[in-house]
Amino acid sequence: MLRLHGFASSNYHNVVKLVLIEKGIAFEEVTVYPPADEAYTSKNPTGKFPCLETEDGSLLGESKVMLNYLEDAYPDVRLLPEDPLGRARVRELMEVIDLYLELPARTLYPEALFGGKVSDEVKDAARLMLIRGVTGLKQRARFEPYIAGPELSLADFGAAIHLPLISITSKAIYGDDLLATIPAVSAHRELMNERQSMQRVKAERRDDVPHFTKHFANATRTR
Ligand SMILES: N[C@@H](CCC(=O)N[C@@H](CS)C(=O)NCC(=O)O)C(=O)O
Repeated sequence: MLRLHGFASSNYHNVVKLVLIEKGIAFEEVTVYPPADEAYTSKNPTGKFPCLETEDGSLLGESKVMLNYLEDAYPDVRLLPEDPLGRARVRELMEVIDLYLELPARTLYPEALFGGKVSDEVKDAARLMLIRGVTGLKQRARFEPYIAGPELSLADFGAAIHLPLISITSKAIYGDDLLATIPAVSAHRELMNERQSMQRVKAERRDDVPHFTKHFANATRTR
């Protein structure tokens, strides 16, 4: 059986988990929290969460690599179009969301989510990147009703998990939600929230938050 190593309040973990559920793949979650210890970096050398263990015990890092692997290895439920350009469009959206929205927002999480402080320099740099991401999404996302067109795709799961976090972070740091300039984002959020997979992932995230928070507080104290 496949094993997903990571934790249920992690956004990248949850994107992979959603795709496992949607494809009906049997998997086990192995809960492990950051910071990565030696046991974890022996599985995923970057120390990033999650890590996917395949049926033959091979280990994969990087969530988008995992999604593409799942699509190749378990094609019964298809989450990428058949044609090369359609596949590229889905992957382009996934990159825009990760590189120009989630990654810059991540530099703001210490203040937006964890009660810390980030400098004005970091906030200004993140804002410039977030604006690139919003512009990319505005021009490339189709919302017909799914993000890449009429068919559900891998990119919908990254959007469903990451975009709400980016809205919360943007409001907390800049006082306005940069994603609000794309009105279709909220309809897409509602559409995705109707899925059973999303409801399960959100419920399990809620249950994990106190454990993650406790672990995070202890890890920060002993650093
Ligand atoms: N590019 C990585 C990003 C994963 C990532 O940033 N995961 C966070 C948890 S949501 C993490 O590992 N945080 C701990 C750390 O950075 O040390 C992926 O797509 O898997």
